[in-house]
Amino acid sequence: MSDCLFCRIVAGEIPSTAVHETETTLAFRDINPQAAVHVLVVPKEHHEDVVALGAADPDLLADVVATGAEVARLEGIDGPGYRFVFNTGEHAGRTVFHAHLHVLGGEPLGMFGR
Ligand code: DGP
Repeated sequence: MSDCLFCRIVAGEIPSTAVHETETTLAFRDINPQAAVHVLVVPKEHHEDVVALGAADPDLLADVVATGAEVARLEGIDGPGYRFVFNTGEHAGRTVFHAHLHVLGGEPLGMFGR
């Protein structure tokens, strides 16, 4: 059994609230939402972070971004707008080491940074 949390969610070993799925990606609601809409999009295949994913498989990174755009459409936030976030490393507060795209929206978002 993998000890990667998001691999286990993809495998259905840990429950999640899925909002969309493709052959290569899964989108599910964040357990600790930071906005009215907060969905995570992961590649089903394990990659450590977005940089490693982009280097190893650019088409799969494109799939993750396309799934994020589809999630925004399905959640009805594509009109007013939304934010895509990829965290890398300690200073970004990264906690799960399986590449994931945060899709945030559903309300006006504050500025990011410190
Ligand atoms: P990051 O800081 O970019 O590594 O964000 C990881 C996100 O994962 C964080 O917003 C909370 C979310 N998360 C952590 N554990 C779980 C879980 O078991 N289920 C779900 N749905 N989300 C989780």
